[in-house]
Parts: sequence; C-alpha cells; structure tokens
Amino acid sequence: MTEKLAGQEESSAILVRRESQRLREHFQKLYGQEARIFRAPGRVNLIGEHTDYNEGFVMPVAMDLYTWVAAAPREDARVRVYSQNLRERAEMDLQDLNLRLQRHWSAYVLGVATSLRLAGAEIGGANLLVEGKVPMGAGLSSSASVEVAAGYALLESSGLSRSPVELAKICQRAENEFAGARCGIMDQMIACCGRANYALMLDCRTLGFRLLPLFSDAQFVVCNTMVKHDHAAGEYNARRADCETATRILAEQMPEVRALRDVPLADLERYAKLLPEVAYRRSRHVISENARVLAACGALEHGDPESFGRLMRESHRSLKEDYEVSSTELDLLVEIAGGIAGVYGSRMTGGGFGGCTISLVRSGAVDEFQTAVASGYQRATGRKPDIYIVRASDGVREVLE
Ligand code: GAF
Repeated sequence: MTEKLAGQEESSAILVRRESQRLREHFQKLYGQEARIFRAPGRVNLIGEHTDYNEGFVMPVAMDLYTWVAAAPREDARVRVYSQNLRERAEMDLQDLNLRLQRHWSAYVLGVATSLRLAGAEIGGANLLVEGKVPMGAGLSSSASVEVAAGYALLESSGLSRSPVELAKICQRAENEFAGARCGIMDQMIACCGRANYALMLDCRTLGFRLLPLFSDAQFVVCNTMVKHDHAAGEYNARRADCETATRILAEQMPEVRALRDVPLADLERYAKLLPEVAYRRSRHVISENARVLAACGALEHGDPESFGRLMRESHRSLKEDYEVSSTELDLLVEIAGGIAGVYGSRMTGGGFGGCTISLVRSGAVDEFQTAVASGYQRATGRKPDIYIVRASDGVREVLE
C-alpha cells in the first residue's frame, strides 16, 4: 500500500469510529439504551439505465456515502424510528400489517418492517435512529440505502438473517408497495451486495451477478446538478407503463417475449408500426442500453476506457432522446465534461429528471476536470455542483468500531 493510500485508510477508519461513537451517544440520549450500528451505501450506476425493471442488465457501484442506523431491540412489538435528518419520529405496531401507501419518509423504514414480516421474518420490536448521508433526490439512491440499512438492522436486532438477495427483494417490495415508487431491483441489490473496489454486473432477471474490478488508470467522477428529482415518481412510473405496453404488443407477435430484455433490436424494428411511437422509442432505449451494458462489461474487463466512454456517451443520447428522462442541467454537465481533456465519456445516472452525471476521467486529469466542471457549470447556472470521486465500497454491514 502506498503511503498516501495508507494515510487515507487510516483517516477513514478514524472518521468511521467517530461517526459511530456520535450515533451511540445520541441513541443513548434518545432511548436510554446501548445501540448497535449499521450502515448501507448509496450507489452510482455506471451504465444500464431503466433496464432493471425490463429484466435487463445494470452496472452499479456502491459509493462511500451511507445511511447510518443505530438500533436496539424493544420488549414490545413496536418499531420506533427517529430521523436525524428531518428531526421527526414515527412508529408502528408490528401486529398491524395494514400499513397503507404513504408518501412519507417513514415508509422507507416502517414499510421495510412490514415487508419483512410479510416475508415471514418474525422480527421483534426495535428502536431506531436513522441518519442519512446520501444526498436526497440526487439520483444516488438514498431511499434504497435507508431501506437496506433499516432492514438489516431490524433483522440483526432480532437475531435473524436473510441472504443479501432476499433482503434486496424485501426492500424493493417495501418501496413499491409503501412508498409508491415502482422501482426495479438495482438500487437495493447494490446496497446489499456491493463490494469495495468492484462494480456489480447484475442480471436483473436471474439476480445473478459478477464483480468487475474498476479501471486502474481512470476514475469515475460524479457531478451533482444540485437540482432534485423531487417530482419524478410519476414520470418514472409512466416510463414503466410505456415499457409494459410495448412488451404486451410485442409478445402478441413473439410469444416467447416476457420482457423487453427478450426482444432483439431487429424484431423491434420489424414490429415498430404496431407500437405507439413513444412506446417504440422507450423500447429502443431499453434494448440498445442492454447491449451497451454487455459491451461495457467487455470494455471494463479489457481495460479499455475509450470504448467504455463511448458507450456512456451513447447511453446519454438514448436517455435524452428516446427515454426522455434527462434535463437541461444534466445535458449541460455532460456537454461541459465532453469538452474537457482526459474525459472518456459522460452521462446522466440514476432515474433522471435532475440528480447527477457520471464521467469517466483519465486519472491524471481528475483535478483539472473538477475545476473545469465546477467553474463551467457555475458560470452557466449560478449553482455550484457537488463533485465526488467514486470509491467503490462494500454493501450493508454492521459497524463494529
Ligand atoms: C431508480 C430506480 F430505483 C432503479 O430501480 C432504476 O430503475 C433507476 O432509477 C434507473 O435505472 O434509481
């Protein structure tokens, strides 16, 4: 390990210890109990957008931004939660599983408790303190990190365990049924299965995955437009409905089709006239994006950032023109990045309508990239973008420090 890296590891271990100590003390004040500490990461998707709910391929990385949960069991069957971000409390009785759909922060925790019970995990009551460090509405999956951290903490507090894939499914169900977003499985899977230094190449049909080491001489860098995707849930669900319409029509012609994943581009073109124009374009994005993820997997394995970058640029164009989930600010960040030396490619990442871009940058050019993006974006919009250099991290864990 180089001297600089050793120094970084040490300072991050100190920060982790300090953070968990602070949470333990806060928990003691809130509930008068000793807590165990857990954390689950946010994520950034390298490529493969809006493919997960079409049973396709995605390539996310767990980021070193986390939701932290302090937890301890209770004697009764209540789950009590305090959100440090919102300074609000919520609670539920585990005997009552009739939680109704609610667009409220507590759905991400109480929905998971309900979902765990519905999946047969006999969790007991618990006190929780939740503190999210993943920026909200930035497309870095703060919600899945809350769900997974809370779900893992609830299981552990009851002396139970579930496989990472099972926990991911339980959390996805909570988000679909109680938070009202018909999200796919990508975000929960990476929050559960992420691994330091690796990207996850995930098949969203089988939930089988491979861990791929990142480039040794290029870095992924995330730039935040600082525009939240607050009102995106309706648009997201509408995109899903477009894909379902297309799948239904195409399956009438090709009975083996279960999802857009099963449709070759040539067949989409052959039956294009049968589809509403919008559904055709949505399908063209999904089908071509799946092919791009498979190609990107090869580029990563062969240490070929040039090809990876080209695929990222194509992905952005497709998301902007065919899937229509980009925004003026996302397009601007991509355009600025495209004009900077040492940038292989750039694209919006996550659900869209705001949030972040991801760029692949030659290692020696990262400092200059950050300065140029920040000044270019600020000049054009008046907003200062947050910028994160991606450090691929582990999935949900107990913090023992
Ligand atoms: C959101 C969803 F939660 C994911 O499931 C995925 O569909 C993504 O948007 C788009 O790729 O993060």
